[in-house]
Amino acid sequence: MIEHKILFTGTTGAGKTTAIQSVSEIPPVCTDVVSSDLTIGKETTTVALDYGEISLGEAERLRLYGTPGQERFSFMWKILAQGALGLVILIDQTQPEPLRDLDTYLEHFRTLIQETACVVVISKMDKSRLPGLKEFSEVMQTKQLVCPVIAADVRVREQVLDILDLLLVQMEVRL
Ligand SMILES: Nc1nc2c(ncn2[C@@H]2O[C@H](COP(=O)(O)OP(=O)(O)O)[C@@H](O)[C@H]2O)c(=O)[nH]1
Ligand SMILES: [Mg+2]
Repeated sequence: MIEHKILFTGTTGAGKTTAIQSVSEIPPVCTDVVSSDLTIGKETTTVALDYGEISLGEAERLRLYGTPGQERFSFMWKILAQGALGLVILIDQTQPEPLRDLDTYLEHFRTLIQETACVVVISKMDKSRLPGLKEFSEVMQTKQLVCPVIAADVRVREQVLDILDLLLVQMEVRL
């Protein structure tokens, strides 16, 4: 059994927990607690991590880890990034500065992105259409990082599977 560790990171509320719940074949581990931070606009938040699994045929399995979103937990990001073979960065389009958010996560995970594979996913495009995908791609270019930037609704299982497919293609290019 070949196992790949995939890390989901990104803004709080962007859908890391939802994405892992959408595709996991085991009951996902979730450490959400009632949030005391009213600015986030949702009632629960992940304090440690999410975990789920999905198998690809008989011989391969993805282990899916979600990081806590808030920067004050960023000490955990490095620990979780160890051994990861791919990264999904989720950016919540409805936050005040999604382009800056992308910049922040690219900076934090620069080494992992350069050494492995990454897909950037913009969520909640149905709620807010700006900025467009092109502007997110421009952020990637200014950082001189190359990876696909797509919009997705991670509540939909097929769309999360598409994200994982795209990530696996990136991984194969680099392996
Ligand atoms: N309207 C809309 N809601 C979304 C979309 N993606 C995720 N959500 C919702 O946004 C919330 C994301 O919360 P959660 O998964 O806990 O985010 P996390 O903090 O990144 O783990 C959930 O209530 C999802 O149902 C989207 O594309 N459109
Ligand atoms: Mg979460």
